[in-house]
Amino acid sequence: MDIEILNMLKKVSEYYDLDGTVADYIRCDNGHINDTYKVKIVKADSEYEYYIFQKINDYVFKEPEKVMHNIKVISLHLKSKKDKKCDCKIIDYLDNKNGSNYTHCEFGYWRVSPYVKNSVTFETVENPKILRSAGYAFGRFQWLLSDLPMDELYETIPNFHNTKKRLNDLFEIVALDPVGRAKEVEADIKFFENNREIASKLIDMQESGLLPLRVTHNDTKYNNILMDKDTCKPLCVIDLDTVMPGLSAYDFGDAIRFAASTAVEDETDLSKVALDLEKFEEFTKGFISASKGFLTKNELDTLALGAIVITIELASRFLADHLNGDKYFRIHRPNHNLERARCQIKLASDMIDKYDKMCNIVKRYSWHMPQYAKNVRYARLRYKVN
Ligand code: GN1
Ligand code: MG
Repeated sequence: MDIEILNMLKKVSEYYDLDGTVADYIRCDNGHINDTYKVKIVKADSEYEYYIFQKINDYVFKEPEKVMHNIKVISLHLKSKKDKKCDCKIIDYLDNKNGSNYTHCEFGYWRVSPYVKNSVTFETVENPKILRSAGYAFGRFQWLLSDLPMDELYETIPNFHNTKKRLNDLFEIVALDPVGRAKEVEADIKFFENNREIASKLIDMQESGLLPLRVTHNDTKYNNILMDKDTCKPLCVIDLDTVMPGLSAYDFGDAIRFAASTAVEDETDLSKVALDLEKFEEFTKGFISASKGFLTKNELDTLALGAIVITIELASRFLADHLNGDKYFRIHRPNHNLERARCQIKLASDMIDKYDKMCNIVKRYSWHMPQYAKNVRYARLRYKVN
C-alpha cells in the first residue's frame, strides 16, 4: 500500500459524509483511462464498508463537469421510470457535502460510489451463453434512454466515434511522427489505407440521414457490466463517461469486439485472435430482444458492420497513441499500444472474412421485428455540442 495514495484518498473522503475513515485500498486496474480504487471505510464500531473512489482523467475528459452532468441526467431519467420495469441499473455516485456528484480538489476530479456487493467483472467470456444477458443489458440500456431528449446531454469527447476522423488523425500522426516510431508500423498503416472506405460507412450513413443518433453508452466492454458473482447475471452498467449521442451499431459492435473475441484485447499471439461466432450469436440474441422494436431497419442491418468499424477504429486509436508516445491509454509495458493495435487489426480482419455470416445471424434474430417489414421513417435528431 502506497502511503501517499492512502493519504490522498483520506483527503478526498473528507469531502463526503461517509460515516467512517479510510483504512485501506486496492487499486483496480482494468480500465485504461481513469484511476480507480476500492476503498475500505471503517466505522467507529469497527464495522466496515467498501466504496469505489475514482479519479477522472482530465487529459482525456477535458471538462469533467460535463461528464458528471450527463451522468446525473441519465440517472434521473432512469429513476423517473420507476413505474415502468427498469431492469437496467446504473452506478449511483454519492453527493459530496456541497451536494455535487463530483469533487474538484487539489488532487483533481473525483467521484465516489458505494461498492456493489457480490459483484464481479470479467475480461473474457468462458461460456458463450452468458453473453446473451450482456447483450440484453446493453440493449436495454439503449432502449431505456431512447426517450431522453439528446439536447440535455453534452458531447463529452467530441468526435469520439467519428471513425473517419480517427483514421485521418492516424494518417496525420504518421506524417508528423513525433517520437520516431512511424517506420516500424508501415505494414500496419497499409491495413487502414485498404479499409478506409468500410471504416467510413456508418458515419457517411449518419451524415446522409440514414442512421439516427441515439443516446448510447459508447464504451460497451464486457467489463463495464457488473455481474452477480454467483448467478453471473448483470447487476449494473458502469463507466458512463462517454454516454452521449451516438450510433446504436457502435455500442453493439464494441461489445462484440471485446466479448466475442477468442482472445484478450492485447493478445500478442495473433494466431489466437478471431471472432467467435457462437459468442456473436448469443450477444446478438440478447441485444435485439432488448431493443423492443425501437431499432430501425437500417440500424439492424448495420449492427454487424458496427463490429468491424469499431474494431478498425480502436486499432487506429491504439496505433495513433503509440505513435504519439502513449499519452492517452494507460500502458503496462513498452509497445503495449502497438500490441493492442495489432491484435485489433487481426480481429477486424477476421470479422471482415466472417461478415456475411455475422449478417445472417443478425437477420435470423431480426425478422420478427415489425420495422423489418416496413421501412421506418424517422427524423434526424440533433444535439448540443457544448
Ligand atoms: C477505454 O476506460 P476504459 O478502459 O473502459 C476507452 C474506450 C476503448 C477502451 C479499449 C474514454 O475504455 O474508448 O474502447 O479503452 N475509453 C475512452 O479497451 O477513450
Ligand atoms: Mg471507459
